[in-house]
Amino acid sequence: MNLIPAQPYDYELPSDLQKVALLIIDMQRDFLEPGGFGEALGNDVSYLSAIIPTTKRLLKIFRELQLPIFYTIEGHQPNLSDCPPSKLHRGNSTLKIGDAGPMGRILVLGEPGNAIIPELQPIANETVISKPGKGAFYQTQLESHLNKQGITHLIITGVTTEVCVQTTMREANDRGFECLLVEDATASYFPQFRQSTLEMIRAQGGIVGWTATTANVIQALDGIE
Ligand code: C5J
Repeated sequence: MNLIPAQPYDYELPSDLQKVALLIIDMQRDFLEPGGFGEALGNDVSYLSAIIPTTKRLLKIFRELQLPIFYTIEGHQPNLSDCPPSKLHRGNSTLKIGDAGPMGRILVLGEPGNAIIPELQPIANETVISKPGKGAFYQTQLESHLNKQGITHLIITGVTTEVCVQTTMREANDRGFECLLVEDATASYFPQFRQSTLEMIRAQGGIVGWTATTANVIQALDGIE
């Protein structure tokens, strides 16, 4: 049995590791770099880059083992037809979704600022899912991709912990996926929200799933013959 030391208890990997996917959520310039959506909402974006090295280490082992890798991007069509007015008008920032910012139009698909950061660029055979909402299952093909590939286990990373990451993990948990959130490969503009989310997820016997460190995930995968 292959186990990842995790909280609230060890996470069991399936014997067929092709059923385990790495899911990297919204590691986009819009959230991590100054001038994007995250900063437009009034956030200090410097908190998020701390997880680039850990996410890179996870990518490396998944690539070495040739395991499935998925990325998500939060973004909208250029005509904003997939952006509900409630999202468009929420908040009182001067730069709104669709407005021109220093990295192109804010949170619009295809704009430079909407891209995944250079350090984590996807390569061939890795799947990028663009999503209009916070959850990666809402109005996307993610579930059908996962089901078609027989994926049952998700190792989840990305930003922000309490918004897109938590929403996606809850959606995945309700759909029957065994989810593990990597503690030091997820970040928030609010460190206390990241900590609370980790605790919420693993409370009540892992009501939403498990959490574990990058080191423990890598060590477990590395040790499998
Ligand atoms: C937010 C996200 N925070 N990726 N999006 O609006 O968490």
